[in-house]
Parts: sequence; C-alpha cells; structure tokens
Amino acid sequence: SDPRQLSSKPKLPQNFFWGLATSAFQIEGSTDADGRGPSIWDDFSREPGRTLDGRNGDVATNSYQLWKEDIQLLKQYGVQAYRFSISWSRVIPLGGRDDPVNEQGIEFYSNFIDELLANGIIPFATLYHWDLPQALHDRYGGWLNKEEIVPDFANYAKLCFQRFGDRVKHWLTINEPWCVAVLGYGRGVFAPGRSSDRARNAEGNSSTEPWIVGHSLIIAHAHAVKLYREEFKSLQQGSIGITLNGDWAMPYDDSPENVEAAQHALDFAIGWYADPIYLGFYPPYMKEVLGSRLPSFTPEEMEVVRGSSDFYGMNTYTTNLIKAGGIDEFQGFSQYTFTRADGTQLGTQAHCAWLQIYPEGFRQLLNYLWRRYQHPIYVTENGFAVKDENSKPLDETLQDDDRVEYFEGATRSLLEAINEDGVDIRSYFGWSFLDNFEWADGYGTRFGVTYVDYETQERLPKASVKFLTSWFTEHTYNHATSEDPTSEDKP
Ligand code: GBH
Repeated sequence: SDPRQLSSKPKLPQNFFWGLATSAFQIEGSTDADGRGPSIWDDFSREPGRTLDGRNGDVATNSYQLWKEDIQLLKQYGVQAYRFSISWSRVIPLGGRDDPVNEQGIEFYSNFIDELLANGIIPFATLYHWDLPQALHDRYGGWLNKEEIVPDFANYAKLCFQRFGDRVKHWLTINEPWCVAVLGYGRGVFAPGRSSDRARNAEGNSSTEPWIVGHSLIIAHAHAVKLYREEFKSLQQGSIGITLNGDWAMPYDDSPENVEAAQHALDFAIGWYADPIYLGFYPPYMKEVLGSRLPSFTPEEMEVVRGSSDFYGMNTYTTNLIKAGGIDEFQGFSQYTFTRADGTQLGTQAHCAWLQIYPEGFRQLLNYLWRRYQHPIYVTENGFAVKDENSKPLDETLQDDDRVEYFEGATRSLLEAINEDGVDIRSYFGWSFLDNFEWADGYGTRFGVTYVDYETQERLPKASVKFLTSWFTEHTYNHATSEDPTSEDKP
C-alpha cells in the first residue's frame, strides 16, 4: 500500500521540493563589485521617473555581501530548495561570446552553490532574470538582434553548465519572457524602456519589437537547452526548462464571447511561449491578430524549439475575470477585471493593482497547463504584495495575515491538484525569500516572507514564512518517519 495513505495529512510526492525564490538584480546590490559589468537595469533604474520611489538596484538587500547569512536563514526556514538567478554580467561583464570571463564572478556563484549544498539546500538556478549585459544592448540591440543574441546567450549558458553544472541539477533558462518583451519593449515600463510612447522619451516600436524580442527569447532558450542536452546532460544528469508567467483567465460569465475571450487571453499571455515550445507552433489566434508582425519559425528553428523544455516552469500569482472587447493587444484584446458580474470582488486585494487572492484559479490553471502541455510542472514563483505604510508598527508588518491567507489557499489548491486531479507537480517556490527591489515599483511594494529593514539590512521572518515552514513540514514525504513502514529496511 502507498505509505502516504497511512498518515493523517495527505503528503506531497517524494520527488517534490518546496522552497523560496529571488533574482540577482533584485537582491544582490554591489553593482560594480569584483569586475561585474553593467546590466540594462543598472542605468534604467537610476533614471528619474523609472521607479516609483526613485530608488535603484545599487544596494538592494545587499545579498552579494550577506549571502552566507541569507543561506543560514533559508536553512532555519527548513526549505528543501532555493531558486536564485545568475547575473550574466558578473560572469561575462560585456556579455558576448568573444568577451572575457570574469573569474571573480564565477567564484561568487560557485561559493554560493557550495554553501547551499553544505546546508542541505538544493539549488535551482535561473540563467536570465531580466538583467541583460548593457554592452549587448549597446552593441547590437540585445534581444532585438536574434543573430547575435542567440549565440551569445548559448555561450553564457554553456559557461554556467561548465562551471556550475557539476552541482546545479535544476536549470531555468529564461524567466518570464512575456515580461521581457511586453514590459521592456512594448509598454516600456521595464528596462530597456523601449516603446512607441514618445511622451516618455522612449525610442522603439510597440507594435513590432515585442514580437521580435519574444521570438529571440524562445530561440535563445531552445539553443541553451539543446546545448545542455547534447554536451552536459548525460554526464551531469540535470533537467532544464523555461519558466513562464501566466495567471488563470476565467470567463466573466458563460457567454460564448467571454469564454472565447478567456482563451484569447491565455493565448497571448501563455500560449505565445508555451505553444511553440511544447506543441510546435504559435497560437493560431496570435497569427490571425498580428499577421506578419509575428515572426515565423524557420523549419530549422522549430526543430530546436519544439520539445525544448523538460518541464513546465510556472510563475503565477492571481486570476483575472475575462470579458470580450478589450483594446490591449498584449492581452489578446480581452478585458481583465476582478469585479464579478454581481459587483463583488474576486478576493482579497494585494497592494498592487494586478493581484487578488483566488486559490481556486491556481488549481484550475495547474489543470489547464497539465492537460494542454503534458509536462511535469514546477511552480517556480507564487506570492503576494503588501505596501509599506509609514504609520504601521513593525510587529503588525511582520504579522502579514493577508499573505498567510494567500499561502493557505495556494497550498490547499496545490495539494488538491496533485492528489485529487492527478497533476504532476514537482515544486513550489514562494516569491519571495526577501523583500527586495520590486522593479518599477521600487522598494515600497514588498513580496518577501522575510522583512528587510533597508536602513540596517536586518532580516526578520514574517508570519507567512512560519506558515509555509510548518505546512510543508507536515506535508512533506519523509522517508525516515514511522509513517512509512518500509523505511527501516532502507539503507
Ligand atoms: C514576477 O513577475 C517576477 O518574476 C519577479 O521578479 C517579481 O518580483 C514578481 O513577479 C512580483 O511582481 O500589466 O504592468 O500591470 C510577475 C508577473 C506579469 C506580474 C505582469 C505583473 C502585470 C504588469 N508579472 N503583471 S502590468
């Protein structure tokens, strides 16, 4: 019999990891230490008006210096895994395939990985979490230039596999390509700040560049994976894939046009990347809407792209109600709302406009992705934002009840999706380990399960991490407990 049935609490599968996530630019600071080259977020975040509080990534949570303390805190939390990203311009300061490698940058991540493992924490490494080396943007337009960026990204990926792949067995190529393309080259709110919005002094073309950039991202991802599979996988025995953002799109009501609009929203938000990678073609609706503005894959490209992810990496935060008749091309001309037809809200509002709590949507999205793409799912980000309020005492900030409500719902839905719906889910990472640099929102919007005092860099656990630690401790399959009658026989 399945030993999981013998315990009072239903368990997660044996191959499941829970942990917390961050990214390099959001936590490291020390932007000119030890030979690091600038990234597109360095100058962008320093420009007036780019971040809500006018602050940049120069210090962040100072994790480039406090990394050992950070790892001790992760250990104290009892995480099984930690998801972090590698800064491209720390290891190749100018970024390109003919540019020199910075051994000090390599050493930093190498020591970091060793320290995680020495503390029993499994590293999940993201290669690209938005911090493109500035030199590549200046030299040839970065992601706009497929011919140059694809071999440069593959070269950077190869360096990481060579230097870290003996110890890193879980690789994520690119974090949320939708955000890179749309927010960086369409709306222009993220680096490099390109868009058609001349009022913001932007250069760019929002009707063509996002689709070109998206295409480059897919192909760059696929080439990194091809390289890993051909040159490293048999020796290193790891797995590799992409991680996509995407929230559940629930029809506003059951009218056929709103049901169709919800699928259109999913096509633009998720299918743009997931359809080519897992199914082998761009969503037909995107082609219909964008025409020749959507690049097409050559047969050689598609050969590399199709099947280029060992799993589905899933970053998800919320659910939107979807109506037909929107004006936003990036949302597939569907309208997003949190207000139901009866005037009520979908759930508790986070302190950022785009996020409300709706755990049932998480379960439905897990089911949708599992059935449509048929790959094991790694939940690589999931979390909740609370804004700084000056008048609020610290003990109330640490008692983050709304975030606890969020994680209670998410973990319940996770378990239901696994045990009742049969979805193959392999990880859950809360976003984020620390309060950190929330991109264009600056530091006032906090996603951390750990409070960071930006004056002193003191870290303080919030109630939400206590919840996560105890929930996962109760639900994690433990080979050594008496719940498993066969455990004594195992070596
Ligand atoms: C993630 O993105 C990022 O990976 C992470 O770095 C970040 O800190 C975290 O979430 C929290 O934001 O149309 O302008 O209203 C989350 C995915 C997709 C969420 C775009 C916000 C709406 C932006 N994001 N979405 S906008």
